[in-house]
Amino acid sequence: MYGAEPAESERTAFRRAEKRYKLYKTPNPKSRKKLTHRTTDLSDVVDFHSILQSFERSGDPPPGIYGFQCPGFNRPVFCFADRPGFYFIPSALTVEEQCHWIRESLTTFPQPPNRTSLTAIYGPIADLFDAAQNQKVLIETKSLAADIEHETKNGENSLHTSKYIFSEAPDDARRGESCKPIAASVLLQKLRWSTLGLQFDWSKRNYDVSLPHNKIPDALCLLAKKMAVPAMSSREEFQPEAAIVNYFGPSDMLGGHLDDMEADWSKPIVSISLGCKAIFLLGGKSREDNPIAMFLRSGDIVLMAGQARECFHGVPRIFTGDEHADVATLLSHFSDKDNCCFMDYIRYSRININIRQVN
Ligand SMILES: O=C(O)CCC(=O)C(=O)O
Repeated sequence: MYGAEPAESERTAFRRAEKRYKLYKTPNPKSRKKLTHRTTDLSDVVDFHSILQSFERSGDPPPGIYGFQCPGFNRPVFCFADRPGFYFIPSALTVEEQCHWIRESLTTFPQPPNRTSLTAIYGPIADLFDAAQNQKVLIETKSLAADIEHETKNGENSLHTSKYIFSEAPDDARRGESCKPIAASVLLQKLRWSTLGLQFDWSKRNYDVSLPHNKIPDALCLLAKKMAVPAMSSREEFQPEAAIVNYFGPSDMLGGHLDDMEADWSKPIVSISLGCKAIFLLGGKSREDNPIAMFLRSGDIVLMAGQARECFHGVPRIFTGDEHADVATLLSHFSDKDNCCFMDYIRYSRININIRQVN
């Protein structure tokens, strides 16, 4: 699911589009040391926020795009004439809702038993965001390591036990520490994904129902069910069973891929964007098809169902920095003392929560 196939030719239309939009750093002519971002021509990138504004004024979307009418769904939805099954809901979430889901994505979602990109290396680690705010460090403890060895020998599953814990500072590190402490803030920067509900096993590229998991939080389920309506038949309700939360740092990208591990592709993936603006590429059923590039902003929701589930897609670029990130309103909501840690994170990051019905 993640990253392009290794054998993929650099010459496919999808790859060319990725290269066109990805972030390039070039030497800054004004300073010998600093790198600057190479300017990218964004004139072909579809901007549903300006489309919405002119649609509300004149009722006319641009050629190839139409407003989708869905009884009982009282917000604007746009579709591409040549990408059936893809739905774009601009500004689907209020700023308060965006702030709520950013907080949850950083504090609650990466908590065990949910697995994260760090679990395979460190085992389950709790309270990462809090530890990063409090300048804690992760240390390995020999005594716990011995416990784990004992448990494993006795046939118990050591997946639930962590031999790593957060400690106040390197000096306070417990005796028995056997490796260099790692700052929680560094680990937070390395956090790439967490999984909710049924846990996705990246090595097997499948859902592993035997892994311990909690149900997707009710509020997220409700939101996904509500937002999935345009892509569902009127007789059925979307059943959220799993979610992947992606965390993007300034130079991260998500290579072109298909999400094909769910049983019923007629059901949508509900994909929520939070934080910095990104470019999303929606290709066709072959990597040779020219992808459509569009901006995804905080609060936008995208649905991919039916034929759109067979379309390659990816995120070649996120925009950070005050000029292009489009997060000013969000930052002002996070500016009070209790929330400035979220502001510091989201100013340079993007979060995507994509919710799936697996069976
Ligand atoms: O970040 C996004 O908007 C897309 C995420 C995605 O395609 C995925 O997780 O499969």
